[in-house]
Amino acid sequence: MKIKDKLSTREEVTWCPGCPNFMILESVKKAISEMSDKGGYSLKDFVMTTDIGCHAKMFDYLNLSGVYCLHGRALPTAEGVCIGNPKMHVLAFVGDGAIYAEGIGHLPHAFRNNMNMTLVVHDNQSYSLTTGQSTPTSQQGFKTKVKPQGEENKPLNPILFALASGATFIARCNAKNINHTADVLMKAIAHKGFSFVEIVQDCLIFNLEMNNKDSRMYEVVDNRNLDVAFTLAKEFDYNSKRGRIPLGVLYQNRNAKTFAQKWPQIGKVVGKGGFYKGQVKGRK
Ligand SMILES: Cc1ncc(C[n+]2csc(CCOP(=O)(O)OP(=O)(O)O)c2C)c(N)n1
Ligand code: SF4
Repeated sequence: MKIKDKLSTREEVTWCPGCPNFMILESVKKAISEMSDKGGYSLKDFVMTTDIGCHAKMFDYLNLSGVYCLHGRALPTAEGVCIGNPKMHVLAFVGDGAIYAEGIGHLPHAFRNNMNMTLVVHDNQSYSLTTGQSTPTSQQGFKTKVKPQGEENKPLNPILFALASGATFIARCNAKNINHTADVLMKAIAHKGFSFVEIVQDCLIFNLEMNNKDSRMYEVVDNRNLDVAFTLAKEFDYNSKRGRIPLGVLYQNRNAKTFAQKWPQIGKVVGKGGFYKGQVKGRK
């Protein structure tokens, strides 16, 4: 059986027909299977955490071990997995509501900690599972049932937020471009430290006004210059209906210490199989 087929499950798919979440799932399968084919990884090296939302159904459709977490808590759970078994590569799948609202307290510290894991944000600028309330990346004026007069706040720019928090790998993808997204995901997984992948995703039911930004998107050459990164980050403010939207590796710092390098004593108390010695003792 091909590795990509092994990553599939038989669960009934309940995403709306045509939802770009299908394409994100395909990109993830492509990235993992290519890395397992020739990148020196095996399927057992990967583990996932998912949040709650439409995006989180990845848990049902992607055949990896993992934890289906509380809303806003896929990131700290992933960090726990990283500490518990540093040999695994954790993929955390979150929505823009989950990570930029409920779970935002964890985000700047994850950027600073620089653990070896990948955060994948399915950013549809809407709380879609709960029928389309506005999230921190929704555009001003977005009218919803709970805000009939429209969203008043300006959107958060997650790329600027990541840069300001010291992130070491920041990328943006278009959910509809499977090959490019898979390519960026492979670079994110190979990065030594915390990799942040913002995926621009249409929702076919809610916040239609922000869909179809494809013609504004362009791919950048992988960038390692911080000043250039800030310029790229400012090109799209998640509000405007015009202007260009850069995709690709917007910033990478290959020289920053990872969490494991900053805290080598943690590795020493992790025994075989990845459990803390104390925990293993406690089970006897
Ligand atoms: C602490 C908490 N707050 C709110 C909810 C209700 N809730 C469940 S899913 C969801 C929306 C998820 O939106 P998002 O994270 O943007 O993901 P999407 O559905 O758009 O993929 C909300 C508000 C919850 N389960 N737990
Ligand atoms: S509501 Fe939107 S995000 Fe959720 S499955 Fe349907 S199209 Fe996809």
